[in-house]
Amino acid sequence: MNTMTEATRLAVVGKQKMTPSEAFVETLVAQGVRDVFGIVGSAYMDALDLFPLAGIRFISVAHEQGAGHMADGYARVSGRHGVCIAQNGPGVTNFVTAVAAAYWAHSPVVVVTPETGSMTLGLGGFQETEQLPIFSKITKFQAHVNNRARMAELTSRAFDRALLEMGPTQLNIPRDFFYGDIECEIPEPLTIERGAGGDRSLDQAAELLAGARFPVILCGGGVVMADAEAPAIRLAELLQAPVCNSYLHNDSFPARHVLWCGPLGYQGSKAAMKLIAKADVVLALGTRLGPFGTLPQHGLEYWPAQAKIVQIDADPKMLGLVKPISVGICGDAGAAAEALIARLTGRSLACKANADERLAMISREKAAWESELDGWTQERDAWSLEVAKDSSHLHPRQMLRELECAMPEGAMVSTDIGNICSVSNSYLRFERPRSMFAAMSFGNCGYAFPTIVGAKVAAPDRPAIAYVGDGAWGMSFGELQTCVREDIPVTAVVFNNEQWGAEKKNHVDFYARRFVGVNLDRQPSWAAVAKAMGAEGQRIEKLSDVGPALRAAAKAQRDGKTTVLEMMVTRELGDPFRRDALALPTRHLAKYKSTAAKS
Ligand SMILES: Cc1ncc(C[n+]2csc(CCOP(=O)(O)OP(=O)(O)O)c2C)c(N)n1
Ligand SMILES: [Mg+2]
Repeated sequence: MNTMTEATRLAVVGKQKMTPSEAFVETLVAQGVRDVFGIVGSAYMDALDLFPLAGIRFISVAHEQGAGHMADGYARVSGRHGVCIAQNGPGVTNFVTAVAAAYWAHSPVVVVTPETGSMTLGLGGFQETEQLPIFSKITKFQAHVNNRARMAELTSRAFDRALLEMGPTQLNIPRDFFYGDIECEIPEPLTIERGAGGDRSLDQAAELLAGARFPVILCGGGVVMADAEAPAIRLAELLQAPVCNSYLHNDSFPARHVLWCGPLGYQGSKAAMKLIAKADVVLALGTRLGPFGTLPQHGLEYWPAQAKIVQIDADPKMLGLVKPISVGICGDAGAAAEALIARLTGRSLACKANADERLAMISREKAAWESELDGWTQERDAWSLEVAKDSSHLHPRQMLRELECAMPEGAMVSTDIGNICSVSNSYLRFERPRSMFAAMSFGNCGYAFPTIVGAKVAAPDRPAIAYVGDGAWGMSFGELQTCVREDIPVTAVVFNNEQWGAEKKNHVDFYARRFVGVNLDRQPSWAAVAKAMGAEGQRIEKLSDVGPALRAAAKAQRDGKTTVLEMMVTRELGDPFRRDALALPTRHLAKYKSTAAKS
């Protein structure tokens, strides 16, 4: 437990003598760091020794990948830095997948990577590898402490840049540089305010929006990161514009709002897709318009190719990168929305003429989608009907609907990358930002569970729930040890369909059911494993048990207990994830002819 008061957490002021370890830790204090995730290692032990007195909690995890994801979840829910640290060499290389995931989630994670000692570098000693090239493509900035006297300066810069550039940064420290005497000052954190964007482009955007007869707003992660929900709502109301969430940012606009239509993209909302298809102007607010997020879905080619696109993003490199745009605004989503509201208020707006009609259309399309979801209790493709026929297990969709209905208020939900997790996109709605933590574009199995553990550390009063396929659970359940050991109570909902379902779907659709490596036979009972590890475990086989079990598990979090709900589901499979990227097999060699697609 952290018993430090704010006053004792102030970093030392003024230039003075200290060790580099002290400079490092004091810079963490100056940057407001309260929690660091990692596995202990001799490389940084001299600094670690100071953490308790500095008021920094060291959260000891099961695997460094878990620490990286926890730092990511922590950053995504708090908007502050997530920090992780590991032993040089193998501890550090274990971070790689998590850092790549944080990169695509735009999370300000600071990855501290002590490296082999400077006097043996290049000699192939113990736990040595070049640690900068490994992270060069998955970080926004890399600081290498090339002199112990620069410890505070470079540590501080790594933290500043993570927020400034909205992504992970690396702080690489030769392990001998923690020792010695230096004279330095601890830098103050640098706070750089983002503006609304250029006046001329904001004027052009306002002009387009004022003339739009059917404007649609697409709210992305930038709205969440900029805490811009309120101006996004006001702008939408001013325009009476339907609002869609960008893919996997279902928390970027409140679901209770009449203008909310739901998410685009894989397993998104048909209502959102049908409404955006009608747009003559799309305001892409805080979204990079990632290529995966607007792929056709439910047989709908919904992206309005003829519409004018106004794109607002804090990263200028994202403007016009994926989709052609009419106006690009480099700015903060909230400040830009405010600037547009100021320009549009009191103006005559073409969209007012048909506002009632548009509102009626939104409500009609939403009702139609809800009733379609209500009736869509199971998948209807031949494979799914076959495997569900004699099964007493739960239909995934029905189970996901039950979970949605039982979702506790204020819940944070992380989702993994399997088939059932992806289908859950249809059923995840949020009333507040910083609530949905999907494995974003990096799409790695094993993301959801450690990420929710980190989120819970940052927001201990909110219910924390991870949706995880059984395959991904096999990769990540080790972090149950962290939950139990470190008293971080969360809920894991594990979908036991005894398969790597998302990939199996490709075998079904493209490879004539020639299954290779997709069945997860002879798994342990995950509920029993949870119990053996000191958590609660429950096997759920009846639909009527789903809601009560989720509610009870959320309540158990308040008593400090982690629960694994093992959902026994059929082997049904929703739409494939990458229909766009697969092709039926062509074979030229006689030996493989039998696997060629029949024409
Ligand atoms: C680290 C990693 N390895 C492999 C993959 C490829 N992959 C994508 S989805 C998937 C299957 C997920 O299975 P499971 O977690 O059981 O969920 P299900 O699809 O069965 O719902 C795999 C193996 C990946 N995305 N990430
Ligand atoms: Mg599975």
